[in-house]
Amino acid sequence: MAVRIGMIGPGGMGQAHLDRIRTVIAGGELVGVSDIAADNVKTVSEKYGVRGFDSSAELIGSPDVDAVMICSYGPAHAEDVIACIEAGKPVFCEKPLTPDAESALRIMEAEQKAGRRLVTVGFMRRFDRSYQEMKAVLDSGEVGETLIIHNRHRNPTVPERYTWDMAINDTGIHEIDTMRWLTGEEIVSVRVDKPKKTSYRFEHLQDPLILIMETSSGIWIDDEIFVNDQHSYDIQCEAVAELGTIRLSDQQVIERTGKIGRHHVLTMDHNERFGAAFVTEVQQWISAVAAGEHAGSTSWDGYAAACVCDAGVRALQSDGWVPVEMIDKPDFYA
Ligand code: ISE
Repeated sequence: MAVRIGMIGPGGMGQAHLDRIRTVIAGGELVGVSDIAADNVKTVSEKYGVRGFDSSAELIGSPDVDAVMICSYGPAHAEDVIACIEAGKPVFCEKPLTPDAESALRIMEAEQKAGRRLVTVGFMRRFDRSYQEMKAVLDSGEVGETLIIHNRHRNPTVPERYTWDMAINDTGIHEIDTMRWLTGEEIVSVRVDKPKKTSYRFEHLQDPLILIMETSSGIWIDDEIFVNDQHSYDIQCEAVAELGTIRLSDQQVIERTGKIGRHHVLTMDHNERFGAAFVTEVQQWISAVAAGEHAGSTSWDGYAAACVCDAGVRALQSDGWVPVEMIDKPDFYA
């Protein structure tokens, strides 16, 4: 029997998941949606031919819903995730689990009280083949110790409602999680460098910026976050190790040759660039729910990333290094 899924906050990201669940992902079936925007509930429930719930609480409590996907705005996640835990329902929560560490801590407490891992955080890059190959080489020891990792995270544009802290807790959080996973280390301190700002978008943003992170063994990681580059969704990563470097190759799907020469065609958004990773991630989650198991990133990963984000947001407003404050990892997440 298919896992009956209720989705909270089916915006662009949520509907991309729903389209994949309907077409290429097996074992899941959408049964209902809820949203703080009533008109979106109407539009999406009609589009997918499913029930529109009046509230997230009603969706979570429904006996027709086996598992919940939360794709709403980050600050709205915590209460719904905790309600899912209290209802004993597995929940896939899009990143960020929460934009701040304090609410992620409350989620971990609720989950430990429930006594089983119910929360999966949507950190999709862990499922991307090129990052996985990079990790396999680093883990093999073939290139020695990792010393530095350079990242670039570029978006064509962001909307005006994108606030300056989102550069860290909505965009940079991808590298924060991926770097924890890639190195197997926690990030202990962060700094934000602020270069000249682009004139091509909103004055209220520090764009681009460079997030610098240091891991527990001293690996130095930089992340250029540039969310209005005007031309592409361009994700780059290069690890510099003692005996060699490894970098993601250009993520082109095709290469074009014409009057301007030969060039790679770059992706324009995360669904295009990480489409395959999203499929693998959600497929694993649905298969795990059907088997009564847990898959993917845990609340601990969501919490650890939120701790780094908290320090990063503080670093945005200061000039020096900011230490990352984090509790010890509970045995429950070992
Ligand atoms: C967005 O929420 C994402 O997850 C994208 O991957 C990222 O590139 C973008 O900056 C975020 O706002």
